[in-house]
Amino acid sequence: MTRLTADIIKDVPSKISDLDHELEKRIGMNMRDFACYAMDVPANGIDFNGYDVAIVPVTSGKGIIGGFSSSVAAALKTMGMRSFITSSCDVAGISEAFSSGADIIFMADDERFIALNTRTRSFSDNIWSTAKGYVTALRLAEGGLEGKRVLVIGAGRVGTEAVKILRAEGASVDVTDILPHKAEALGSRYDNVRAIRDVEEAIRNNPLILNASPGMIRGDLIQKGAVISSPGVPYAFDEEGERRAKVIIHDVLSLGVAVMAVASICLSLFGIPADSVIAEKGVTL
Ligand code: 2YH
Repeated sequence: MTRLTADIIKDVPSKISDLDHELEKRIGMNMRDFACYAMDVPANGIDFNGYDVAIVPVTSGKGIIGGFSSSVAAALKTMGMRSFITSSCDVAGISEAFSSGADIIFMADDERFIALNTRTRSFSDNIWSTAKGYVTALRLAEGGLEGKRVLVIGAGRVGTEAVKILRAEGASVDVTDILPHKAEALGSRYDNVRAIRDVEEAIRNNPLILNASPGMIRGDLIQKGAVISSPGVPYAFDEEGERRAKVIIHDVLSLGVAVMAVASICLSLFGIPADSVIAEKGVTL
């Protein structure tokens, strides 16, 4: 899994309103409404302003990423949520968040990035939320995925979740990875999923792409009019690819955070049974 760096996220706070407008232009919804749509909940059903959200910087593993907590805060602000970064890190930060009455606590180490809802004891996860957000964006940009074939580049954690969500949307999936056994494992586990060895050929053949890999994608391989949803970091496209694609949906953090926020709330608010959420929505009690 790609670890974010200070350089990759340095523009998130200053570009967040551009992203909000860009989303509106490309898929007809701002970030908050989009996250609600992705989670199948009405945008006016959540009082975003009624939640106090804490972001706890975490020092474990490779440590704090400069600008990470403030980028999460910027994404939450765009959704109309109040948030604060705890002055302490780690366990002291969690205790600060609880004692300040935080309703949701965002925190990430090198493995997991979660939003823990203290009211309901439920939490949402960044990997699943990112996959859900980018599959939903692809569906909106394409006007439906049912019966269509989608190429997933990258069979890591986001790619794997994307494959599962795409199947649930009725799409067939071609999946490819620089480590072929990872794509093959998905191909043999799921019907409607084909592992493809030749990534260049796969890109040439597929006008619908979900890119969840950290590699560059050569523009001359991309079909004219391709619809691409790309959570992969860093940004994977050259000018030729941008010219050929009809749409490339990409950001480095905010879409995933937006879906995480709604996912962490919607369990309690909309009474979604825990079992179905675990199975279908990836949010656990
Ligand atoms: O970037 C990451 C991990 N790759 C998990 C992301 C899941 N998609 N973690 C961020 C680490 C943040 C750091 N501990 C901080 O600044 O608090």
